[in-house]
Amino acid sequence: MASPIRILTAVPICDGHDSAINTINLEFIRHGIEVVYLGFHRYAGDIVRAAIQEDVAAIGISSYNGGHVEFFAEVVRQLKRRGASDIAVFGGGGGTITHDDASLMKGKGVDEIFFAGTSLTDMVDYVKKHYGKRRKSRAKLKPDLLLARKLTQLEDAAGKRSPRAKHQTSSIKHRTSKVIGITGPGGAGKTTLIDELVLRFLTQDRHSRIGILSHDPSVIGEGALLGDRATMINSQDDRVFMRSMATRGQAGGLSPATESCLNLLAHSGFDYVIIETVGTGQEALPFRRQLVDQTILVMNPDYGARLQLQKIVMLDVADIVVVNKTDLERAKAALLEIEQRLTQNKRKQQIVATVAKRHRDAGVDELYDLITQDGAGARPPRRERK
Ligand code: B12
Repeated sequence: MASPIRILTAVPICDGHDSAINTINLEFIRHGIEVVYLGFHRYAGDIVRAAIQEDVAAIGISSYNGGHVEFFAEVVRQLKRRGASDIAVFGGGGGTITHDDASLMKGKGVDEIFFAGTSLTDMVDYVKKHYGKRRKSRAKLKPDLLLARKLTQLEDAAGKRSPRAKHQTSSIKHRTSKVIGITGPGGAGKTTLIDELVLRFLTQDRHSRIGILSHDPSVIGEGALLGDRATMINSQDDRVFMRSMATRGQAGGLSPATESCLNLLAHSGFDYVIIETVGTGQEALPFRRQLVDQTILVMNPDYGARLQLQKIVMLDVADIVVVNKTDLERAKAALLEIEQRLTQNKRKQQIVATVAKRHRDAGVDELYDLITQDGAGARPPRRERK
């Protein structure tokens, strides 16, 4: 089966007009395209870094702030400077980009500009026609470009069930990063929590590098909206390598290529690798034995009646249970009920109360300490802090 086309979309800095791109994203995924959505108010550098890490074929920019000529050109310039000029740039911005501007932009390396009145079908057809071919390998690959391209090859191989994918799964034991698995139901705040943890990793140890494998579900027809980056602010950093993966038909919260991609990342010099599953259900056990070094279940206090807790199987195996959104009314009762549920397991499971959306949240600090002070995993000795 051919791998889906991957593109990245974003809205530039000082621009909150996201309704056009939200509609266009949905049309793309309905037609089998995987869209990594970076969100609005994004710097050119963040867009280019994300496009390289995600190994997309093209960047689609929706721009209404009036700065399109300079902004699109800056994206093209940075792609070239970082050795990724094979990533195409296209976009639109109905009432603001004129035909004269579009000619200027094309002269500066932009592929195509779509004007007011263009149908969604025309845009989908354009993407399929121009960005559907697998690109040749780049001549001189910088480390992030190389890693990103290898991850694509592993995803492609897993889709075709080729021996290459199996070969890559053999080395779980010798990895050099500590691997943290984060799971939980949709809407519990996993992505926001990860972004806050990343902030702590980056500020507490000025040398650490973090890898993130983030999963979102594929929809029927194989497209996917890979939207976790849109929630992430702190993770837009050169010391963070993030890859968004679609489940590509696999149930259970991960993708057919997760294991091989994880092993590659865990051998690539990152101090920590974080895997985030898709939002999971009661029966989910996404991390098989030894896939991760530490398992964190993130819950929302609004899980319903106490009886529901007996049905959540991850509560039996998680090393740490995070009850997020503890600013909600029901949080006190939830913490009590979950604590009692964990006591039945007679294991040394930790429970942490967080409000991840709040900066400098004491609960997230506690979780960070539990992760970094735990002896489990292949985490290298902490380097001297400056
Ligand atoms: C809706 C809208 C809003 C909404 C935005 C809601 C949202 N979340 O997006 C609201 C009311 C919040 C808003 C606010 C503002 N807006 Co306003 N807004 C518009 C409006 C009316 C429509 C834009 C739109 O979404 N069109 C729908 C899309 C689907 O159609 P389209 O734009 O024609 O795009 C076509 C193609 O270009 C293509 N396309 C677009 N993007 C992309 C991307 C890709 C990848 C591809 C392939 C194709 C593509 O798709 C469409 C195909 O038909 C425009 C006026 C206009 N006619 O453009 C003003 C406009 C963009 N806004 C404007 C302004 C000034 C503002 C404010 C600054 C007003 C203020 N003083 O507060 C704020 C800024 C908000 C912010 N945070 O950035 C100005 C911008 C002027 C400029 N840049 O010089 C405009 C042009 C209105 C005007 N004539 O003055 N706005």
